[in-house]
Amino acid sequence: RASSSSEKETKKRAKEEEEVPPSVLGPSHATIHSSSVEKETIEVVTDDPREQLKRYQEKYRYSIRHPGAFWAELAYENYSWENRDEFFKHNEHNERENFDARKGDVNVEFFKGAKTNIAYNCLDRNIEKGLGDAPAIIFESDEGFEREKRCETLTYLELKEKSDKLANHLIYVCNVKPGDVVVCYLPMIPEVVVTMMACARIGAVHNVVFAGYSAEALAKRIIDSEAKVLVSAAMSYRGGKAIELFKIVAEAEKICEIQGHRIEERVCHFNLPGSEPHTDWPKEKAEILAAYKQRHGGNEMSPAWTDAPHGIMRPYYGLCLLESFDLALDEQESRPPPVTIWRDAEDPAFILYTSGSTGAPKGVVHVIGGYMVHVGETMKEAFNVKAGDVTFCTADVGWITGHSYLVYGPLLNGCTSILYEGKPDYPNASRLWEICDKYRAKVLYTAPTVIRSLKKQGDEWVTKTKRDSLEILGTVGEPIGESAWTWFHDVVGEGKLPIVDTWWQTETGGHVILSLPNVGEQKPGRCGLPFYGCIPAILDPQTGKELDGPNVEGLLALKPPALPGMFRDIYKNHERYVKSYFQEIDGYYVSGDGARRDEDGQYYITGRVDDVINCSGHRIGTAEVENALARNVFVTEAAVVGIPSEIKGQELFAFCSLREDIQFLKEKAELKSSKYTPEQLIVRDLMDTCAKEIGSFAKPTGGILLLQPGTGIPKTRSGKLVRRVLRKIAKGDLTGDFGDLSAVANPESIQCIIQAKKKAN
Ligand code: 6R9
Repeated sequence: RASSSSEKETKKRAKEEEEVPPSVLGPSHATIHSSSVEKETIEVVTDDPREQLKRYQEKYRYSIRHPGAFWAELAYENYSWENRDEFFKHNEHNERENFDARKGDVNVEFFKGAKTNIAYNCLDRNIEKGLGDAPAIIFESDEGFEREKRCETLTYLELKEKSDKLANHLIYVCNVKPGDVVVCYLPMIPEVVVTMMACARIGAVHNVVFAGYSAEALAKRIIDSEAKVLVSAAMSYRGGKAIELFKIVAEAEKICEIQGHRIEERVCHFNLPGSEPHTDWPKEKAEILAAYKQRHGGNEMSPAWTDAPHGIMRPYYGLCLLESFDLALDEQESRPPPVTIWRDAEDPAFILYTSGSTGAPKGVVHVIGGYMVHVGETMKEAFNVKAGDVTFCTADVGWITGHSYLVYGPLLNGCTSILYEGKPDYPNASRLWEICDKYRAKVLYTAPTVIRSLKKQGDEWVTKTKRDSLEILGTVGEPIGESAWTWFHDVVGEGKLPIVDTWWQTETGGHVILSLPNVGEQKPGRCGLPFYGCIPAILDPQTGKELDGPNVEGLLALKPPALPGMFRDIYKNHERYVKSYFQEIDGYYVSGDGARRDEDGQYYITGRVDDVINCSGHRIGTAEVENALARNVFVTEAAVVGIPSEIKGQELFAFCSLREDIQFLKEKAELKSSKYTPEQLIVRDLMDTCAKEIGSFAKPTGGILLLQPGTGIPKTRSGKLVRRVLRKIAKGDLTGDFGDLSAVANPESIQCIIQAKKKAN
């Protein structure tokens, strides 16, 4: 923590003299830094939290004084670079000229000039160490479906082979060049990892779109990222339900085309139900239909699959794609594996879209080198992993947590990552714990919303499982709060396991504030201490001034130097990058979250302070939902706020002003004939609109309040929604005590809304 007093400065400097380079500080980065598994060093770590805290503090001090040397040492020791020795050669002792941790506040650069490949680091490096036959991915499919048999393991070698084949296909058939964007609309199946690795191998930039997004949302992301190649899957399975992804893809393609954007090449992974993997499926349509019928007890193939947009789909697992792809794949069989493309550390690795407080979703750009080192090292430190450990991250790969701690983090460390396709409580609330037992998971990394929903179902679902392989319980995505924390700790961990809470964001790429295992005192609900190299600050929301010392609360910001995994840009919108994050308060990255720092320097995250809503760990921009609602025919204007929810953390609540014109009245009259009231039908239609424009998770399940034409929604004179008032009304606080309303341009609207809410109650 920074302090302005000169006395502290002197003390700091005195400390600095005592500092030692991180290599002697271990234990964390000592695990995989040799080129052979035999030589791997595993240090014995003391369990005394005070000892650990001291160790942490020493290492932390060093890291923020010498971020260049700190990160370069780790990069050199633990990762492969094409020009490793030339680039890092002077770095063994101290900071180096050509190693800038930071170029100004905004333009972060790490390891520029060093060449690497993250797929090589995830796969080849581990294979060279003798981990070729170790499982990289264990896939556990959804249950209760015809397809439940599909539980498979991909070893490091198999993952490399499969991704090499796809990489060749991307190069030779899809004409993908280094730097090109490939959109991946894929559910939680092994092919998603295969695809990410294939892209990384050839220097392509993946843009994974969560498979719960609608066609509209997918199209937006395809167009914004200028992608010409799309990789998808036929189906998605969750909680015993099958979703026909290929139909959504076809619709998205249509939307793209209407908007003048053409997808030139597509690859579809064929994860259709009801068949064992076959390599011998015929290629002619009639034969396929006959073969399907024969293998499915006389049942015809679903018309949805026979009428698929790009020709008939053939049921087949694994890397099994459209007919044209299979033909192309045969051709690829004879090709040697693709050449690894060494890229600059500062070249883009991937884009991931996330919601902000205003406007369209932002394409967060991460670069290869810094992201790799940050994620690899935080994985190791947060979860104490070494090669061969089994880790289970329950996040969807379509979110940053899935990217960093389901795919890249575990693979960079030679771990086995469990990829679970289904829902945490399906077929019952023991599912997650059973998976941990089945595969002997050492680490379980999940979200408070999952913890809360499983807690609600009762302890016996947990206690009847063993959970004896677990050593660390991790959490991410929202503030966990004391009661969920205590249950996770006492019931799931039986009071024995450290809870590692991790605060970070899509933008930061990897962990920022966290409770490293056994470091410092475990306190319910605390998030923890800053990761090495990172300096958090608490700012006064009114003045923007930094609040020093313990027991302060305010806006959570980060000071330079940055962590290497921090994003470098918003895709095609540098201005927005600067404006949204760095300009609000000069000299800081402003996170959008609120936080408190206690007397031990531990941070507690209080939640978003901007117009982003965190619903079941999904980050939803209110503006996005408002825009979607305002496009509905019944509505002229909409406002969306978050209300507290026991399980989901927050839920969306929408205020919608209805239209007055003839069109509306006519529709209303038509609706009258049905058994529902027009209001009920409109609400349903509005829910559908959100699902269609964004995805089901963006429905205002907290409620939709319809406002009669002319009511208006309270706004400031500059046209900003007065969310503070709306939040109170949405929560049911109708006392009328809303504080200072002098800035509201149309205060009369507030009373009307209160009346409407009373009526609706
Ligand atoms: C990793 C991820 C980021 C937002 C973030 C904050 C919330 C994440 C948290 C947490 C409290 C934690 N958040 N981790 N709040 N405690 N441990 O979730 O990224 O989807 O971009 O969301 O999630 O509000 O600003 P992302």
